Amino acid sequence: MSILENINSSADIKKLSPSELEALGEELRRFEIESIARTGGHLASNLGTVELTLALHRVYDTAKDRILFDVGHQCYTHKIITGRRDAFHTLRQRGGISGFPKPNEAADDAFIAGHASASISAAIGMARARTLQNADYDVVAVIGDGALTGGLAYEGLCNAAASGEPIVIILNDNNMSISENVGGTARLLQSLRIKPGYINFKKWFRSVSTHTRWVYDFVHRTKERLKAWILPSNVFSDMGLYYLGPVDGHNLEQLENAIRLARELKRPVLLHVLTQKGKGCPYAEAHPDKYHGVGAFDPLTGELAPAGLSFSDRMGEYLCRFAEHDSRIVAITAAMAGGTGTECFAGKFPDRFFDVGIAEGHAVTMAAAMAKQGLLPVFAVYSSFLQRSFDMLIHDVALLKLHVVFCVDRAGLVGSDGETHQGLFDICYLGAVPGMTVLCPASFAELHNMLDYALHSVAGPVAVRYPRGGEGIYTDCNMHAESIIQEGTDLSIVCYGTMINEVLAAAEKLAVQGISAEVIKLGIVFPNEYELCLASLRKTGRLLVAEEVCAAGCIGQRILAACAVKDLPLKAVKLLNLGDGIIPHGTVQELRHDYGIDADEIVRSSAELCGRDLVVET
Ligand SMILES: Cc1ncc(C[n+]2csc(CCOP(=O)(O)OP(=O)(O)O)c2C)c(N)n1
Repeated sequence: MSILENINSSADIKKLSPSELEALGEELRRFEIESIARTGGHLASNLGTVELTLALHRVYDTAKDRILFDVGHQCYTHKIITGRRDAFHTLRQRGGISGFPKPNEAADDAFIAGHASASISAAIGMARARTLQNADYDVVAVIGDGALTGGLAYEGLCNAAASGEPIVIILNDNNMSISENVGGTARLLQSLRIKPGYINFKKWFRSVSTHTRWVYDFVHRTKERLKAWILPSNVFSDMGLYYLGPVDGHNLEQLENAIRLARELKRPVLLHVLTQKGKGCPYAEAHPDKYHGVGAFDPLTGELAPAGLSFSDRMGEYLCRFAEHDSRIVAITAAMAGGTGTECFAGKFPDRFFDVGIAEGHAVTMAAAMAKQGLLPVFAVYSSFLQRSFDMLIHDVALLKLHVVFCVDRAGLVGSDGETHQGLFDICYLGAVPGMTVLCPASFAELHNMLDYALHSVAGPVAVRYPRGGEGIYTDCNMHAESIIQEGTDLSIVCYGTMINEVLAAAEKLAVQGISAEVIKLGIVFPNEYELCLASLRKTGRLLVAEEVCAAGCIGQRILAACAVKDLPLKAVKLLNLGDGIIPHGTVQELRHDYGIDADEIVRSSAELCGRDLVVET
């Protein structure tokens, strides 16, 4: 019988002998590889943290103690051993368990996660709540060296050190972000990694000195002096954190001892743990970047299911073409070169490519300054991560009307990563940035021409927004702010981006039902007076706007406002969008269906707007 079968809580982990614990680690690895091979998910990061997670559950009890996994993509072992083993085959599937920590999925998940560098702030918040409420639980943040490149992590570290609150910050250092980690943080950790093991020395000191108080005090003072003498100071201890490590993150005994010691110190401690991304799986160890986040694959060979050509790939390719003829163009990524398709730019123009780490706010301000000095910066970034930079968009880019190009990737539903990663707010927040032009290509051909337009014909800030994945049946190129894709008389259906595919499919079905829809596609959503839409509405009097964004600030609202300003009466209106924008995981198609923005819902709503019953096909 397997050991894993009987593990459902931290308490179960504590009952295991050291050899059983080792065996459980191996079992978990096999289980995770086989399961992720079917569902897709974050493979390499989870394989690297199996022992760390077991050691944490050895020391803490997540029924009461709060473990905050930064980003949360490495929480699979935690989920499996806290009652979600049998549901693990539903990971990232519609209705199944999430790939990130979710307090509403299980009480063992302390906090929401998905965006990097937030765990220390959350930990200090919980520690302060504990103090004020006189409660008794431990708080631990687990943060990777990649996530430590984010500015928010430093705000957390500084505040944690100043607070004096007992919290343990575990730095899971695998020398990798998604790609190789970059910048000063990477260099700092490199120097700490080669320091001799300090933990054993500390453990020995503690064991000989805890018997008598005065001996302890004397030894503690001497130890602090010795520590200062033996160890070069590091940025963490200089900040006021108690630095421990580095510890072998795959040695269960060492890990457990170090975590216990960190906990006993009852102050803000940073425990530096060295792990290997992809540990125990040859192909993931060899290519941790490729196996960071994967779709389905062959668990024996690691061969990944083929993926079609995406908007990201195309964007990278087109940008390289434009950059060959324009030496002002520079490309920026915040640790997402692979995901945003800018790796090819990095290869071709290494001097003009900047990976700033997980630092979206910094990237935007840096881009603004580059533009101010005459460069043409292009920041390729996922829609949900650009949320981090809202202030910089207004303060650093918009106030000076600087020409920065934002390639806003993963705009719209992203699918299996779920609510933290859906790109549903950018139309709302980009629409609030003064002077921002927002272009929405619906095909690769439009992406090419709109990127060209953004680079060479727009003066101020400009965003080109496109979805995850590739183009659909619509492959035309309509570059206008508004284009009539199909003429009609009964109602006007407005959309932009790849939603055109749902709308055209719906228009075809509506025609069969004898409903004539005029289809208008917006190429530029801001600035736009929506004059063609208004002209169409004067004819049809009925408006349906289908959008893959949250309701607040959506284009439907803008068109309605334009109708009100122009005193244009409407007979019927339907705005199809994603409401408050909190949409869980599932495939994009499932989610479009569940949340009522797919072709079938457009058909149903259109018929309703026209006061017509749908004839059911037999
Ligand atoms: C704000 C933000 N930007 C980008 C990402 C995408 N992202 C997810 S994991 C990751 C790398 C994290 O590296 P690290 O913390 O070292 O964890 P590892 O996967 O190496 O264990 C990145 C860039 C994110 N989740 N949040």
